[in-house]
Amino acid sequence: MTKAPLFQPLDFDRLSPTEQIRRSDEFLGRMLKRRSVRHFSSQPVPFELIANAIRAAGSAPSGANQQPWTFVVIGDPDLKRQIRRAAEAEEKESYERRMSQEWLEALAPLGTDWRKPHIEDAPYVIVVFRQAYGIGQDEAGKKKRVMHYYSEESVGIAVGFLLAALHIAGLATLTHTPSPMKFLARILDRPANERPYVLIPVGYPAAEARVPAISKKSLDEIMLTR
Ligand code: IYR
Repeated sequence: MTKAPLFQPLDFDRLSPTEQIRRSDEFLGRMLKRRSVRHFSSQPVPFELIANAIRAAGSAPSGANQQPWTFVVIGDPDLKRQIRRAAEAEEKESYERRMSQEWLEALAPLGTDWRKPHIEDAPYVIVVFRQAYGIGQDEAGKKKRVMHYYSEESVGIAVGFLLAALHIAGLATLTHTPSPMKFLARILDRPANERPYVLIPVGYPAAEARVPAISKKSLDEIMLTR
């Protein structure tokens, strides 16, 4: 049975042109200061900032509004230690055997290696899971698979919102994708429909944090107008 759509008035703030450009410039200025951080302080972070950022991520558009995501927030030192160990084991294998010379060369400017101390140093690690399908019920109340549409794109957009929200809240993040990531589903005891998508250490940068001297492409290089 298909549901009839139910509509309500749009709550939209129509801004003056000055206010539009002011906000646009302000947001751009802040976003341009975001960097991926690999050296974290263990200083605690108010949990409300994490919760708000996940609320913002959860507001992202998604295929058929299915919201195919789960955000696991890990503050427990023992769990962080387990995740670090498992991530480092996979990463050591990747850096030493699995990654091609071309890949290693592409990464060289970032100065990364298999060691992932930030997973334990950061006060929180957020692991984002993509729900490849949903779990619903048939008429008899039996569990059945619910098809999810565009879950890759949807989770990617939500993670973009999450990274922006954490940054705007004055926190540093790293988008980390240890590969393969299956160990995350096991350690965090997630159901079979959930696939690890990304692991994000969150916190304040260490006082001595340094970042690679790299730059972003200019507008000319990324935008075409027709
Ligand atoms: N997952 C590894 C390697 C790595 C891969 C890419 I592509 C990066 O942009 C950065 C790192 C790691 O996290 O070290």
